[in-house]
Amino acid sequence: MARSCSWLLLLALALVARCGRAAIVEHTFDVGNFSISQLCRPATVITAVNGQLPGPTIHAHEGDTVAVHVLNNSPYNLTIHWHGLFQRGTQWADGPEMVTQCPICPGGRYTYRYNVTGQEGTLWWHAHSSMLRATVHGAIVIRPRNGDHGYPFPKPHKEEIIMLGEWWNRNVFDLARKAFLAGTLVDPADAYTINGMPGDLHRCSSSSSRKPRTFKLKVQSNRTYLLRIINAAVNTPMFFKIAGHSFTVVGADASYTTPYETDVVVVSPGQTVDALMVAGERASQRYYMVASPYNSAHPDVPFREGAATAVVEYAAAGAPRTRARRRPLFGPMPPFNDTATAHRFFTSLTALLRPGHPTVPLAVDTRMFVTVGLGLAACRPEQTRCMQQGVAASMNNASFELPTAMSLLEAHFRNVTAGVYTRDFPDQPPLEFNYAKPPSSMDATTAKSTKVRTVRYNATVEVVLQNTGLLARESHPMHLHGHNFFVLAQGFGNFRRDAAVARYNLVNPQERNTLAVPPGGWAVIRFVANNPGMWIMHCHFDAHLPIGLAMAFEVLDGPTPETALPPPPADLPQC
Ligand SMILES: *[C@@H]1O[C@H](CO)[C@@H](O)[C@H](O)[C@H]1NC(C)=O
Ligand SMILES: *[C@@H]1O[C@H](CO)[C@@H](O)[C@H](O)[C@H]1NC(C)=O
Ligand SMILES: *[C@@H]1O[C@H](CO)[C@@H](O)[C@H](O)[C@H]1NC(C)=O
Ligand SMILES: *[C@@H]1O[C@H](CO)[C@@H](O)[C@H](O)[C@H]1NC(C)=O
Ligand SMILES: *[C@@H]1O[C@H](CO)[C@@H](O)[C@H](O)[C@H]1NC(C)=O
Ligand SMILES: *[C@@H]1O[C@H](CO)[C@@H](O)[C@H](O)[C@H]1NC(C)=O
Ligand SMILES: *[C@@H]1O[C@H](CO)[C@@H](O)[C@H](O)[C@H]1NC(C)=O
Ligand SMILES: *[C@@H]1O[C@H](CO)[C@@H](O)[C@H](O)[C@H]1NC(C)=O
Ligand SMILES: [Cu+2]
Repeated sequence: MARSCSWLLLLALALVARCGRAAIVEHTFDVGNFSISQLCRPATVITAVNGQLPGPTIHAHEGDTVAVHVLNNSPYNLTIHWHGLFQRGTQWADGPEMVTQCPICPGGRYTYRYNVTGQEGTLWWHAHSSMLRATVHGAIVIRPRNGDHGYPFPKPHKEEIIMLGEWWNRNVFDLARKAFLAGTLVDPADAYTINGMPGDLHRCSSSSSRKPRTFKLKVQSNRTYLLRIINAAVNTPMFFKIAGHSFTVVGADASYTTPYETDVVVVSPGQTVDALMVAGERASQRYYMVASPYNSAHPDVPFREGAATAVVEYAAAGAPRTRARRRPLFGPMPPFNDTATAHRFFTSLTALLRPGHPTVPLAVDTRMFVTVGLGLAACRPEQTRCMQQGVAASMNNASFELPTAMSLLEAHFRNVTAGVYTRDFPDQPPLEFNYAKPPSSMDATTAKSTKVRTVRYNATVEVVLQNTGLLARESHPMHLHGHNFFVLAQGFGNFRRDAAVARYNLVNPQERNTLAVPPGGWAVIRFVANNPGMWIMHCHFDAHLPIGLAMAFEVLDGPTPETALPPPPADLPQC
């Protein structure tokens, strides 16, 4: 009887899977104070969702509708961004504060509603206000419409989310505020984490016999695990390895990739990597999973050394338990400044070509050459502890400032741009110079503004992102909202079109939403502006976004109702 019941249940599940009926995925995110003891210290009060770090995972199938009720019981203004989701038709739900909406005020609530259409893989959600995303974040897992059998790779035995993070022993809102007032960068983190836990290689105070919390992944020999690796760290790209194991990368930023074999995965903040790991034939053994920082900055900016660890533990298979308690094996990690390893990983990924999924368009409508980097800007009166100039960042020498009275999207929708934004984001930097190695006499000053680039619906836009070395050169993870882009080429030094064009991958370029521009180098991206609305493109280091490393694309309406920006939902928060 039980047997036939479960058989019937399986049949029912299979039918649901085959019909691919879209479901409604509903969550309540109660955002508020959460007291957590980390690194064996007395409890720190953080802002978190449902008292969890990381926050809850959103599991959806492609085609599902998602509704998330956000209750802001925190003392801070807050919005949530659904990182990498296109939001076609639900542009108002994208989430960046003052770009697509005003914040949800303390005590307020708002329901984000959107469809998960045309993408599969791993994405994530995070706060897009102040530095709150340090602790307000979680995974989004999008499975194929017809279930795990729809993967373009053998179905793994098990899936595991691996969320990399950065931890401060202090209130991150206050930290960001302090940096703003002084015109400086935010202090380095106190530790890195894997699934919210720093791992047992951290030392506790001598008076404590406890060890910091450690994430454990239990595996069985001969089984394949799909690791959904997300870099939710605030300012740090990470190297990721598991001693004695290698990976087959099958996806990045919720786009399938050609299978790529590697023993190290590199993820910059904002990026995700889906990797298969085969557990070998070794019972009773333990291995360290390690996430260590990649700091590309030159000259050096202060950063947190050390690594987060987790433990991969093989099922004992009848072996005595004592053997399983041996110290886990630790594999060597790349040094913090190993740009060669990072570059090899970032340039080795290509898209998996699939019928019905078009690759990069060959005809370009709009070409832009955009410098990205750090500089200095005059202190503003509110920056009461800033001396004359503070650290700033810019794109084409425009240091981006968020509007205060109305969101960019609302101003666009109502056609009242005065005092909110201007449409003069330039297609070239105002000055040509040796970007990668500027002369030391070069003026690093930049000015604040809110400039957008207006593009017509469906235009194919190509952007060369050129890193500058004015104050420091560094690999900036550039994230575009509302679209994926194709990565055509990447290199070091100054971009030279003739040499670069010969290297463009126009066959199967990787498709991403976040790209780590090589330090002192350049990258070429191309995207189709098929999503009317306001979409920021910005550095995904929280240290660089509020100081201006951003711009926005204003994508105009298409010719039909389906290709036009809909009106805002009636309950959208007001300023
Ligand atoms: C939440 O934490 C903040 C900062 O620590 C504190 O100012 C506030 O009073 C707390 N609120 C509640 C409701 O506990
Ligand atoms: C979202 O999906 C639902 C159900 O398929 C559909 O009715 C709705 O029109 C979709 N919304 C948008 C904005 O595409
Ligand atoms: C693993 O697979 C190998 C080869 O198929 C087999 O010989 C071995 O017995 C398997 N080990 C376990 C623990 O299942
Ligand atoms: C990395 O840093 C070390 C010092 O910490 C230095 O000796 C080495 O040359 C650096 N490597 C690169 C590639 O910059
Ligand atoms: C937007 O406003 C300007 C003047 O403020 C006007 O010239 C233009 O036609 C308006 N555009 C639309 C689409 O209404
Ligand atoms: C950037 O703009 C500032 C003025 O806002 C100017 O002083 C500076 O020379 C410009 N720098 C470059 C590299 O264009
Ligand atoms: C947008 O471009 C695509 C691909 O070139 C084309 O099929 C489609 O008709 C265009 N849509 C509009 C409204 O221009
Ligand atoms: C919070 O948002 C409200 C409404 O937009 C705004 O008036 C207020 O200044 C914001 N508070 C802070 C601390 O940014
Ligand atoms: Cu940056």
